[in-house]
Amino acid sequence: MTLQDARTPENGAGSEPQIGWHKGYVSGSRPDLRVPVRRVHLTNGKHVTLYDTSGPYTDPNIETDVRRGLAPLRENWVIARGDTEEYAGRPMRPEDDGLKHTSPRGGLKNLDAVFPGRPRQPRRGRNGAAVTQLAYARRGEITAEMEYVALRENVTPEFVRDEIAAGRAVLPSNVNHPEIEPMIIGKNFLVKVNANIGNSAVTSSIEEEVEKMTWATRWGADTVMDLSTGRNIHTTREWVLRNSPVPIGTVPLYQALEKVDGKAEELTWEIYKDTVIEQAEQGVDYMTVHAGVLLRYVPLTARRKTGIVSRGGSIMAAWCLAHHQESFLYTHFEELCEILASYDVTYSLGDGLRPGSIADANDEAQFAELRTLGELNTIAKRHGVQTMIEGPGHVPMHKIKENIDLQQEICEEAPFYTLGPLTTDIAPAYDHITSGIGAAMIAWWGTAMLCYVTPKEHLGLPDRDDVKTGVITYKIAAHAADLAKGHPGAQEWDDALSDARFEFRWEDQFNLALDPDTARAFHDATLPAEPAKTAHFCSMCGPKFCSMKISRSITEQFGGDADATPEEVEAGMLEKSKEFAAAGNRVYLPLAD
Ligand code: IRN
Ligand code: FE2
Repeated sequence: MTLQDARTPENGAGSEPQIGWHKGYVSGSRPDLRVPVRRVHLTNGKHVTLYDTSGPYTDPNIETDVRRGLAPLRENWVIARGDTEEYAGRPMRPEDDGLKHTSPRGGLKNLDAVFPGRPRQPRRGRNGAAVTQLAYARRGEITAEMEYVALRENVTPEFVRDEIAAGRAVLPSNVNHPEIEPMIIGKNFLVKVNANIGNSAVTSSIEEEVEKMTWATRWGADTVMDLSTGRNIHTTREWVLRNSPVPIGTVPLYQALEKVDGKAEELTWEIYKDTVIEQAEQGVDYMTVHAGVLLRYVPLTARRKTGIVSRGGSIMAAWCLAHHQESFLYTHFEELCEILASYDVTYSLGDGLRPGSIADANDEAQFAELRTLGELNTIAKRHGVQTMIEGPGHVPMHKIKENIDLQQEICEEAPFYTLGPLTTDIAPAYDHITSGIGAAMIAWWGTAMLCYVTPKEHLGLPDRDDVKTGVITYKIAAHAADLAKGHPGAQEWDDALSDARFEFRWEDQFNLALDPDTARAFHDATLPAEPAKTAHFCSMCGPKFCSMKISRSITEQFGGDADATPEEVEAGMLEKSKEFAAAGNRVYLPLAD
């Protein structure tokens, strides 16, 4: 797969419009404020408008080129606020790319891999000012970003501002990531989905990571986390950031660990801080910080069935034990807040002690850490840093609600961002499902963003198909929760699809589907002929044995009279039964053509 291929229609991220829908825009109060939507055209002349995360790649009128990056949509907004300044920035060093221990000749094999797009200087708040959406919201200001998400979510800009000011929602938008289409994460908005991508020392290239990002957003990922380790870590992130229409998250600790050759005990606050600044200058929108793993909590995990399963959590636990000191993330937390505030990087306070098995769910280690995250949330807010809180993990269904209730109470309703949770441990290879169940439940009760789990969880690195399966699974969980929460407008999509199904408008059914390609392919596998797409039956029941068709004829027979008596319905059924018998009682009839 080459970078060029990353935009071809075959992978869905291409610039060709998808059949049956086109990219539309909703205009705001200024000409440069245009919110993308997906307009599905129905064969009955109506259309349905859906939230769209796919970026300019699906707009045939916009020419995209991964070598140039996306247009810096927000740049003028950031500059116009007048509170940031450009500066020289931190020069990139070989070790930033994980190349510290390779011979000079073994460095970047392909120099072309260095991002060739427009040169740029990093920006930050002038004199260390907090240039965060939280700071603006508290001052009563409505930013262009807030107006943008208000249009996206169909609410007023004032509501967006108030939710951010209260700390109930975050709008991750680093001043150095002007390419994003702003989005909001909070329990009073649509439930969001994050997709993780990232190379490792052994597999995958820059091209593949960029392609996974566009692929994930094509299917509906609201944010993407780049969890790359190993080689080309800085350069991979640069390509991903410059081409991403959604906020990008990272775990800076992973790259810091690369810089000390994987030896956790050699980590220092200085190396960590340097890495955070490096990533903030590149434009990372939110960062997972495992600052709640305290020295005294580590022994609480000793008798667990699966100990510490968080990568970041185990790195920090190892550091604390090696030095027998409190975590540098905790002791330098205020300084970190000041850095994040000056770029508007959002905190995602990591759950380093999340349970990694059903047996360990809701234990003392997990909740002790959560209480510390509550403390840190208060400190972050004091510095004007937008903050969300990460959550588990592996939790059986009956223990899920306690998680969200406690988090909301302890963290003053800061957005909860959970990994699943997986509701059972018994199904490796199907953990998108074990976790999709928990994700739907916890989102219904108020979790604002769900971190997807792919079928490869616990087994290997997800490929393209796994990314798609993970995103689709989590879009189902998120939408199911939006419905249950009664989110305004959420049910319109379901109603449109049900109408299409009941009226046998097959093309509309496919085009409205979360995954039109698979829906169409499944249908065509048994009924490929063109007439079958308008036929009033599907292959499951056959032409004469379709419950939808029968009930439709009943509706027609009684002139659409919803007040048909049970006797009349019975008579209609009997009529159908006779028709069915007359046709030879065959459930499956050969296709006419
Ligand atoms: C989300 C909620 N809890 C954990 N996550 C995600 O897991 C987090 O956002 C990041 O993508 C990944 C971090 O894993 P470790 O380092 O905690 O294992
Ligand atoms: Fe797990």
